This record gives sequence, C-alpha cells and structure tokens, in this order.
Amino acid sequence: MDDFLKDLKNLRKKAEDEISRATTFSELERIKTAYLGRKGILTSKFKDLVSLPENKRPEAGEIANEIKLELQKIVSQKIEKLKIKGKKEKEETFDYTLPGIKIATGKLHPLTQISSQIVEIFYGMGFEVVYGPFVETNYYNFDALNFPLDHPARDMMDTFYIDEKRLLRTHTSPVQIRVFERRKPPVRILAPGRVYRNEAINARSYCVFYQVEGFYVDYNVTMADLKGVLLAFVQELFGKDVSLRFRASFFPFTEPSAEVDISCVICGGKGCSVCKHRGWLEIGGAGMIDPEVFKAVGYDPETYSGYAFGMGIDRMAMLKYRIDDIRLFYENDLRFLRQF
Ligand code: 2NL
Repeated sequence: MDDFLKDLKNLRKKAEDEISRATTFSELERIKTAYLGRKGILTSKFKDLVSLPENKRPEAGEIANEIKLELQKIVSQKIEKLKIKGKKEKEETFDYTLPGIKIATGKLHPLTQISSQIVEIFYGMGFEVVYGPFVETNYYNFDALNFPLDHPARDMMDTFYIDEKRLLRTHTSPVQIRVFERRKPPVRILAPGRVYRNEAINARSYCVFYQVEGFYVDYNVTMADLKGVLLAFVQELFGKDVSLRFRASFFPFTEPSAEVDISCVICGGKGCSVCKHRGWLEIGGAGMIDPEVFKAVGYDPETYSGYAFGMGIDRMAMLKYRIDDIRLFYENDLRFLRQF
C-alpha cells in the first residue's frame, strides 16, 4: 500500500514538472495522453488497485482519483497560458513597417455611372424612368414608329434579326411605344438602355451601345419646352456655360425634327480636333412626335402634342471623360476601368 501511494506521488510530481515545462500545444497534448489517456500511466494505476488488499482499495482509489482531477486542472490552466502567450508573440512579431494589403473594391462601369447621372437629372425634372426588353418585334421597333417598309434601317445590314418577327432593338423607342399603349397623357418618360446595330465597328461606333430616349405628351407641348428641357439637361451634365443648338433634320417618328448639338466641351466653341474645328458637337436628335406615331398607339393628334429626343450615352461619356475610342467601354480592360 505504501509503495503504491509513493508511486502515485512520484507520478504526480513528474507529470506536473513535464506540464510546466511544455511550450507548445502538441507537447502538452502528448504529455496529457501519456498520463491521462486510455493507455496512460495514471490510468494503468487504477487497474493496479485490484492487487491491493481489499480494505485499502477505497482510500488508494480516492487518492488516485484526486491526482487525476488535479492533473486535468493543471493541463487546462496550461492551455490558457499557452493561448495568451501565442497571442502576445503574434503581436510582438507583427511588422508595422510592411506595406498594407490593398482591398479590392468593386466599381460601377463608366457607362453605368453616366447613365445614373442622366437618370437623376431627368428624374429631377419630373420624368419617370422605364425599361423594356432587348429582344423586340418589327412592330414595336419599326412599324409603330412610322418607318416605311423600305427604310434602310430595317435592312439586315443594319439590324440584328433573330428570326422573321424578332430582332434586337435598334433604339429604346419601343419602350416608349409600350408606355403609350398602356397610359393616357400626360406622360413624361425616360427610357435608357442597351441597343444593338449591325454596323462596322470602329473607334466611333460599336455593335452595342447605350441610348437614352425621352418624351413628354400633354396638351400644348411645344418645341420650346423640348429645347428648355434639353438645355437644362446639358448644363447640368456638362456645366453651366454649355450652349445648345438645333439643326433641322429628319426622322420617321418626329416632325419637325432636329439634330441636337452642344458647344464643344473641350475647347468651349473656339475650335479643336475633337469638334473638328466646328465648335459644336452632336449629342443626339429630337423633334415633335409625328401624328402617325400617335395614330398607331391610339392618341388623338388633334388633342395632344408631344416632343421626343434621343441621345447616345457612350458619346456623352466619351466627351465627359475625354475618351477617344468607344470600344474601350466594351473590352473590360481593368487598366481602363480602374480609372473611374
Ligand atoms: C438620335 C435621335 C431620337 C426619338 C429619338 C422618339 C420616340 C418615340 C416617338 C418619337 Cl416613341 N420619337 N424618339 C425622337 C427623335 C430623335 O433619337 O440621334 N438618337 C441617338
């Protein structure tokens, strides 16, 4: 019995020493297993209890159990100590002079940025923003807009056809026709979005681009209202000293029609390479909605009048950010995109 208790005490002393000397978690884990594990030294001592005289067993068992609990407690305390030590070491070895890690943040595409600005400006002037499908029918893209059947824009050389009836919209006007069908005047709508043209690609034109169209239909809407709204818009987007001019033109869906020019935002109108020394830049077209379009959607042209306009978003982004090649917007080169 005395030998047994002496063994236990030595065991305890040895275990305590080893635990206190341990410097890593794996070392500590190994010691714990060696003493307290299923095949551990202390565990085997419990099995030896049977070799003691029966009347001594309870006392010896109790002592062995106390030692076991004590060692378990010391191990847990040591784990906490190692944890604190690890944290401190990490802090001490951190090199504050190292350059920081740059966190990559997403950004809006320049065309999306310009588009949002345009939407904001017209929204502030009372326009509702409406979107529509990219795949359209001949009717909404051409017929309802008074395009004659032999108009060159309907040609497969200019328009991407999906089949006989369906095509990729070549402008956002079909969105507006769909609004006319559902609503009665007064209506004031802005329709921005992606459009498609089957054209040769170069620095100025691409097969995909973004357009914004708008219109206002009510009693007594005039060309003066149109010019006022567009002037307010360009001055908001490009600056207060921008001027606006209309040049007589023709579109199947408006009469009268005009090309819309602004004074060159690069040279201020004096003449430079961007405006080809004209002092003016074309940003879109506009006019009074043709009575034929009103008839197609069931509005009485004798009662109502309205203006409509269309502008290229890519063109405006190119002017605002001074970009000389439209293709840059569609190549998704990060060196380009990161600049916005
Ligand atoms: C341009 C010219 C224009 C319109 C678009 C329009 C729409 C309806 C009825 C009448 Cl539903 N007109 N849109 C009118 C005049 C010009 O766009 O050069 N765009 C880039």
